[in-house]
Amino acid sequence: MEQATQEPVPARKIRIGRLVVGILAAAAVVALAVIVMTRNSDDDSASSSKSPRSGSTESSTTQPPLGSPPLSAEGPAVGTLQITAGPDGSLSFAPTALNAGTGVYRVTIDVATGGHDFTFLARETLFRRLVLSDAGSQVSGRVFFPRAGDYRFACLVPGHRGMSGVVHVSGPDTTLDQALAAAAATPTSAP
Ligand SMILES: [Cu+2]
Repeated sequence: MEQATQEPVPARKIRIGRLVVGILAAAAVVALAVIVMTRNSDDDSASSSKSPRSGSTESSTTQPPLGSPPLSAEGPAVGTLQITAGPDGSLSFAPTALNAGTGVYRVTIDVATGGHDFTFLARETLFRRLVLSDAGSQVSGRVFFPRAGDYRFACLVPGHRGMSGVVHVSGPDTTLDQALAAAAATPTSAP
């Protein structure tokens, strides 16, 4: 029996060959279908349901490339935004509203009460979240405002909802390179 199954090769080889071709074709069809389906579902989730990314990035040619690293704390800035975190033990920042122009600013946080953090909600600000752990300390970072508008900042510690504020930004659109050049040319930019 075993020898008999191994002997008559040609016809069987052809059949196996056809079978292999058929399987490959079927696999290709399935793969295509999967690709098409996943593309569609990506489109759906990106456009309809939650679109913080596409929403915040749609409008501009001054947008830094996605994936730009956050700005380091050290470096030039055209001005400083001074904010106090948790004054008198409150779950708040003071002031809750500030004004600035477009460009790169230093943000200096006086930590009145620890256990907070500070970040700008818009990714395009290239702001690196600050951890505000020690009361009495001062922590700083730099923020990029590419165009006029309201830029919200907040503490994202659970339970601290509402600990937030806004920077009202005015001025012409700027790229990061332009903003850094302007900041470097600003005499008072030393930390
Ligand atoms: Cu907080």
